Amino acid sequence: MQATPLLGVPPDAIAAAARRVMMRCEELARVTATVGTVERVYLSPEHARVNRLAAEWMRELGMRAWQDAAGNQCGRIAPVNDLDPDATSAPALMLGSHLDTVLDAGRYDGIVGVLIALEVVRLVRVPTATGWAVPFPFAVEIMAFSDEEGTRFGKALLGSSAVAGQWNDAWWQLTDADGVSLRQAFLEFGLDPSRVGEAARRPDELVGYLEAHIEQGPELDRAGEPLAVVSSIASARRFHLLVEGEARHAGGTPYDMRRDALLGASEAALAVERICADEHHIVGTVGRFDAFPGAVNVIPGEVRFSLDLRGEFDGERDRVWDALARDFDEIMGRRGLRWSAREVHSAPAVFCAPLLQDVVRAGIDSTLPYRAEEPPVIFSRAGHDAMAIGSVTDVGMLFLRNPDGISHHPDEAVSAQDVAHGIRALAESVLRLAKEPR
Ligand code: HGY
Ligand code: MN
Ligand code: MN
Repeated sequence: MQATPLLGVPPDAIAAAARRVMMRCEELARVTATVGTVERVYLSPEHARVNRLAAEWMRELGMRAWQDAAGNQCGRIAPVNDLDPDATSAPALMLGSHLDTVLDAGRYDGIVGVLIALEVVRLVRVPTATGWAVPFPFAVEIMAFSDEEGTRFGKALLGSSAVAGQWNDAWWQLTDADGVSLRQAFLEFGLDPSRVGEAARRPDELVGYLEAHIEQGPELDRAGEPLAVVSSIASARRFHLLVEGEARHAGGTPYDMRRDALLGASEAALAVERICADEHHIVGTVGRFDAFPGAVNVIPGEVRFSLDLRGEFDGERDRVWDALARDFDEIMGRRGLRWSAREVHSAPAVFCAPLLQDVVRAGIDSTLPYRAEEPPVIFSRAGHDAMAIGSVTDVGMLFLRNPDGISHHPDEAVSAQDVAHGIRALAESVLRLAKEPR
């Protein structure tokens, strides 16, 4: 499919931008709580440091930069025709992704989307008498969201939920592994919990949200494709489950007296795999599994484990959860155990807006003219900030090939060449959106 490129920059400018992105990914990876791995969680000193770096890079481009009331790092550049000197009147196209990470993370999940957004602004901005602006009928904002993963407090999308005006005061009681509450962490970070609502954006302030992200799966790598349009983002539910049996002596207790919580929870984890594997577009993962008291010579009396359940459609996902619950009832009943579940996160499936899918598709076509057919369209099994932002404005996503699909792992990768393709494709998408009648 041929689409005439709108971005008039030479290939070496794009290559230089890609090199800068790769270099900055390394720089950000060095801002970590645990040397030797990448670990950057919400409201941590590392979060504050990368926000300062992102703010510096935003200001270098002539953007106004600020940290919002939820700790997201924001930047804004006005449109050339905006008469408001403070450039706050025009609605904005929001670009970006997140700078927080999982534990022992890779270098690109979220990060590369924020850095690609910065390069797009660098490529499209134009000089004006008072500085820099964008030649569009809208402003452009970049969001470096602060907590997409939910690593510290278990609830994902905290930063983008605040921007979407979806903050839930019940979250203040969430605690981290050290028992620090979200409220206390806010205060220690220098934020005022009572003002978190000020991070919320209104629909009339936004034109839409476009996010570039690595695929975090193998589809593009297997297809030999560098880029894809995202059609929708999986709906997710996360649970903390508790299985209770009876701790007893590992030697003196015969099997007919045992109520071994670990064996019950293990059967439950295998049931997750068995039931989800039979379902179309449903994935369930047990990521954390802790047995108590955890002594080698004591039968585990208690097991706490996590369940991350996702689906293309909310109804399918919920039906599978009901099937799992029935299975858990049978397993625990047969073993004389009790089980309970606490839901700690839930996000509905989000469908990318047709117009934003179209501009992303055209952006890919103008970047990869040699492609004969339509660019790949992928349903994202990974969650993204776009899920939260989708409740306040239209969202679109561009996926970059992630060799082998490995992610949430130090071996997570993306090539500089594919980053260059992603920069050009996102810039072309933005230029096309600017030409859309408003
Ligand atoms: O878990 C996810 O899907 C995302 O990477 N936070
Ligand atoms: Mn991510
Ligand atoms: Mn992630």
